[in-house]
Amino acid sequence: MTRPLRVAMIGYGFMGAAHSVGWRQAPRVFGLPAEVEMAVVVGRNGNAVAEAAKQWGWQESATDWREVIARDDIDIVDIVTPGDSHAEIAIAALEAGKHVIVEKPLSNTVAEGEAMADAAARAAERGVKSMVGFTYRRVPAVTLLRDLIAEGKIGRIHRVRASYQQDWLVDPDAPLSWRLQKELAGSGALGDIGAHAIDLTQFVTGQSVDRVSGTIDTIIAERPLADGSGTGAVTVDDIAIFTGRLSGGALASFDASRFATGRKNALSIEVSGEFGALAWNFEDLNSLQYYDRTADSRAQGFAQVLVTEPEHPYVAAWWPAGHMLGYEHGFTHQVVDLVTSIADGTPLHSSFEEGLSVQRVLDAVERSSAAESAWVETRSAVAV
Ligand code: SOE
Repeated sequence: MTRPLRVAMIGYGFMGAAHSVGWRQAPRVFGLPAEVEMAVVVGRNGNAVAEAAKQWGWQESATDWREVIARDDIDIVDIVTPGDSHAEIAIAALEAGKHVIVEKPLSNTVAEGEAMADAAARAAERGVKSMVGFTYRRVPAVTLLRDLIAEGKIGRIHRVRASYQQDWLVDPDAPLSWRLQKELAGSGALGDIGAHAIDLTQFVTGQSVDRVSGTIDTIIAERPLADGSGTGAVTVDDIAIFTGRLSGGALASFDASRFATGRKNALSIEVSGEFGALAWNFEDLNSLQYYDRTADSRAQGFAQVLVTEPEHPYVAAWWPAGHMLGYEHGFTHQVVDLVTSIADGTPLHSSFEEGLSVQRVLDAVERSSAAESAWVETRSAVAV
């Protein structure tokens, strides 16, 4: 590329901070095929977004995203706003010829996701790239998990268990936030963290979740407003538990909750196959657990693979073996892959189509729960 790729980030909350770290680290740690400039961060509150620009190293701040995506000196639009604005901003940016990365989940509804995927396909014909920020795919151990399954290490997949547990809402005094309002977030634990469990399952197995049966529930339905002026209704789920049938025939179990007391950000997946099993959990994110059924029966057991060798995905650019990576490195790796794809024209995941496939699963779980199709009375109501 002749001139630097200039980035506009729309939004500046928790994900805005994480993305900013990625934009700042990637060019300094990886030899990117194009330079990157953190041109402008956009937010509705002029003073607050100016502070964010200063804190995270953006050249400018602005309050009108439409004006920013119309600028000729902007090449990439990074959307880290709540889900209710993903579709409008992403479609406008794609139609303006900008490359787009949008935080997960892709959208708040399947219809919005379909419109976004259509816009992305049209833009791709003009060489415009787009992706959804499922960053856990880019933890080296998760990419390695996917690679080992693709190479047949565990053979035919029989069962998957994917779970994402947090507990930041167990306190009834935790205030109402945008993540608890359906019109802003689209859903609760199901879409915010369940989307990661679904995407991880589809990514590492290479299979789709074709059918689901499940239940979502709201545990605390009323919460104090942040400004102390009263209370407001929680209009999303606090917990989602469901089963899935994968396109390869295996059954998968999923649970996503913000009421898993004591679990702070516990994302985990285990894939069990005919020749062995692979397991990963975010609380030990640099390790992969591998069970090899083809090994000497006297020496079988879950082996801990420390995914910090230079031959492991992304690791060579970082530190010597054994020096660990963290949560923010997935955001750096997604910048590396996006910039490389823009500069070299290489394929890029996860696409808006992949994001739409997750949206379809989320929608199906909500429909299954509403239909109460999962429940069969056991008549085992003995006094216990
Ligand atoms: C909040 O639940 C959250 O920030 C999610 O929105 C992110 O996707 C997850 O990575 C961490 O938790």
